[in-house]
Amino acid sequence: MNKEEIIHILETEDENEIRGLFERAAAVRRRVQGDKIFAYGFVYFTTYCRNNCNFCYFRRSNGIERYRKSEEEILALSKALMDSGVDLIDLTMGEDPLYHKENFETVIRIIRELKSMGTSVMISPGVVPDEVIDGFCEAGADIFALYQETHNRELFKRLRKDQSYDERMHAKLYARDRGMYIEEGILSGVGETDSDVADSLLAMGEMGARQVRVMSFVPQEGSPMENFKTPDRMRELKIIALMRIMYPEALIPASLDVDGIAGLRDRINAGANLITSIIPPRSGLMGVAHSVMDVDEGGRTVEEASEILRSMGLRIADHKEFVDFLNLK
Ligand code: SAM
Ligand code: MD0
Ligand code: SF4
Repeated sequence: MNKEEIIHILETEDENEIRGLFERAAAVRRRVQGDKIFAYGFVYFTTYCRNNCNFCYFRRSNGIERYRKSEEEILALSKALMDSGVDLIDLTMGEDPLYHKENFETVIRIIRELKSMGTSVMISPGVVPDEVIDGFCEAGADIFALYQETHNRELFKRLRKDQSYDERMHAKLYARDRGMYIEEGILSGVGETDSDVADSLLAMGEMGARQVRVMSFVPQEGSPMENFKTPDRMRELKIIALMRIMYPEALIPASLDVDGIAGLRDRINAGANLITSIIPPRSGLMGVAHSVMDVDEGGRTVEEASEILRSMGLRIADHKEFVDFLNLK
């Protein structure tokens, strides 16, 4: 799809056209992977952060309670998630100054340990030095996640205050060049234009991202953007469908972080092939866009998701099926 076609889809309110878009996207997903949907466990192991992103609940200046899980806790929580049937563990962190000081030795050890336990691993560390990325890579991390949020530099400056667009992009491309798959992502509803979204969708392909995501912005109490409105979900769903049609073999999340388990069905129907933000209940672990929604109630579990998928004629893939899919290209 070219830029004009993408913008047209984002603009259209024609119901037939929109229905056709989702049907086409879901058909592409079915053709590529049949009834299989992947599932990622989410382990947000430190919520300390040196950055002050205007959209984020965990920004430095927000006076919230924070936690930092120990190595043992991280491994035990990951094991529980693996046993529950997830295909990958996403180790996510705020840009916690402690780890930067220690040069990420602990995180690298955890990746190695998880790999030896037989799961796939994603690392979402924020911006880190090249040597640390080398360490993640040598430890066997499969996917490196770092979302630009937008590919409009002016908007980036407003969202990720005092951070460098180029350094963030560099870390991601360095990880790719070292042989990791990379995930790129954008936010919907943060002041971006349709033209910005089209630029982002095209950029994702150019940089060779294996996983691509969009999340609707959720306003956070105490943050500078707390009075922003959360965008209409149709925009996120259209972007998911566009990504699926443009990149048939991409990993595209239906994130439980945005609307909880209630948001799963629509995102899968729009062409997502993967459920993210599965979190063990009563573990003290948090989500990002919705830090607690559905977590302790057990809503963000493989069990709950499987039940919904079953009613749609779909199922969660086992780890071997996921690895086969990852190695496709
Ligand atoms: N601290 C690391 C970083 O920022 O790269 C790792 C965490 S990263 C996975 C958190 C991501 O969640 C952000 O990149 C952003 O895309 C998304 N996010 C954060 N706050 C959000 C919000 N209020 N609404 C929607 N998405 C949000
Ligand atoms: C998610 N809350 O998958 C997580 C997070 C980090 N790699 C991903 C934004 O929705
Ligand atoms: Fe920190 Fe990431 Fe939140 Fe930005 S998005 S404040 S880097 S945790």
